[in-house]
Amino acid sequence: IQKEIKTVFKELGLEETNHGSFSGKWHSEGKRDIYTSYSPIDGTQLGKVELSTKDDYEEIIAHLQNAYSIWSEVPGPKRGFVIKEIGDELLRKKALLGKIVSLETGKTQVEGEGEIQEMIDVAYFATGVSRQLYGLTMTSERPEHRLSEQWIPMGIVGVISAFNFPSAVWSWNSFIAAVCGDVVIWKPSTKASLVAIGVIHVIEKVLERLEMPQIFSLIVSRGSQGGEWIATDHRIPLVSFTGSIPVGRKINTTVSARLGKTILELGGNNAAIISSRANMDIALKGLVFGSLATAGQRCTSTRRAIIHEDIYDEFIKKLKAAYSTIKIGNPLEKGVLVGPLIDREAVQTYLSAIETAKKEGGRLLFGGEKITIPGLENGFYVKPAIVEAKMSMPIVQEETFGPLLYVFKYKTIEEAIKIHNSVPQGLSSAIFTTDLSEEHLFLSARGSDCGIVNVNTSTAGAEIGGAFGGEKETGSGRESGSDSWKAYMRRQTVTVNWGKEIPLSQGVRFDF
Ligand code: UN1
Repeated sequence: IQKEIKTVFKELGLEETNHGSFSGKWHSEGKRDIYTSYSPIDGTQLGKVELSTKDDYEEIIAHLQNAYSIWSEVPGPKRGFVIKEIGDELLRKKALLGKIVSLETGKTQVEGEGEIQEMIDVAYFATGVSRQLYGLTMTSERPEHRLSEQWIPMGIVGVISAFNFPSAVWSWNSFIAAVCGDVVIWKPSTKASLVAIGVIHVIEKVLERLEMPQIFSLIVSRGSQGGEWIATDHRIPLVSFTGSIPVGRKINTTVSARLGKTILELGGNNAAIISSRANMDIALKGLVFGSLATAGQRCTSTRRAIIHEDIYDEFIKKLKAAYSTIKIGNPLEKGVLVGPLIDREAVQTYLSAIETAKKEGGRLLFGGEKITIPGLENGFYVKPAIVEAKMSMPIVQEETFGPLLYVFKYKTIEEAIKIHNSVPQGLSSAIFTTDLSEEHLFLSARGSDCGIVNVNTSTAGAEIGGAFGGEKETGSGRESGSDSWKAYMRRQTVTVNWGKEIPLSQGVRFDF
């Protein structure tokens, strides 16, 4: 791993100690606190990062204000071209950047590269969007009047991202915001700081070559500090946050108190309904991918399976068999599908959730313990767990960020939907069925209460072309595809009177 990281650093122009502040240039060495990044794969030290100070932050905001005044005047399609060029460069650097993702977050090689692919996809999508920042025209109620709307860039957007999709989710926000004419301050998860630094290094050079301002700035800070600077800063009209519900609630309170805008992508507690009329093969594959990919550390991971009683025993048997064939270990090794959890704390949280589940009456059907992989003794590996649960168990209401799947039995589809919707979160959902009425019931107002709904495919693995986000305590707002771009611009309603009179709306007369 030491060798791997050295090669990657060299190719990307990174150093052993990296600056965690980028304001158009990397900051020079100073008396800053240091964060040391370790790989969850085997505990190897990957590199050090100088954390940002409040002075660095102020310099970054001043830089971004200046960058915004230039960038917001670059024509939209030209901004789109710049983002396309960034996408092209990310494509060239996909293997290298994907490797950092794997080393620092423990994702498998394909998922590490998938992370960069997701950025590339968003870049190309954003390029298309750059020519489609459409406003509507309306028929005016007044003669010789023109009524329409237009979209204006907003300014500096704050993006606070999580370790599990350390750069893809940033790009959902940032590439879209950029084609809208905004500039971005990024506060990544400290646990994935090297990924962020690597990504910004690659993008910096593209912007430099194109003689464009550095529109993406970075601060790396420990704990909540950097997030607080952003949340309280009235110079940042929009803050997009991905992370836990408690932290999201705090950010929301702070930003709303200054009447700023937020996009919140908080916890998920996603469920899949497996009907007795499902194609069992597809259901099994969808469920196993959903619950185990990224070691259950996706916001979209399947955390609950609601299975029809007629097929319950047989399906559980198949599920256990599938779980026992999945290879857990070094995510860089071929054939391994489940890597480590992000850190020691994550393992603790996982194990104690299983203990709580058992105390609350859950029955452990599979796994649920810490495991040691020979040669990777300092890594954070666990055996995925399946727990037979009841909806009355309080732990089931919570998102545990790991490969912990609760299974439930149901009789009628109405009961399944009730179980499905009975948690506070509302991100992603799935039904596996070949029965049209079940499918359409799930897609109706009486069905899934989530922001994302899937039929015969997994709760996880959304494409970037759709709008991503949730309901209830998952937060609000949408990112990435469809018309999510609208959140990154301000809408302006335009009335033009081209006549020689000034008639008033609603028939009001004001003669004098
Ligand atoms: C997240 O976990 O925050 O839909 C995002 C998926 C990925 C994105 C997950 N494309 O599983």
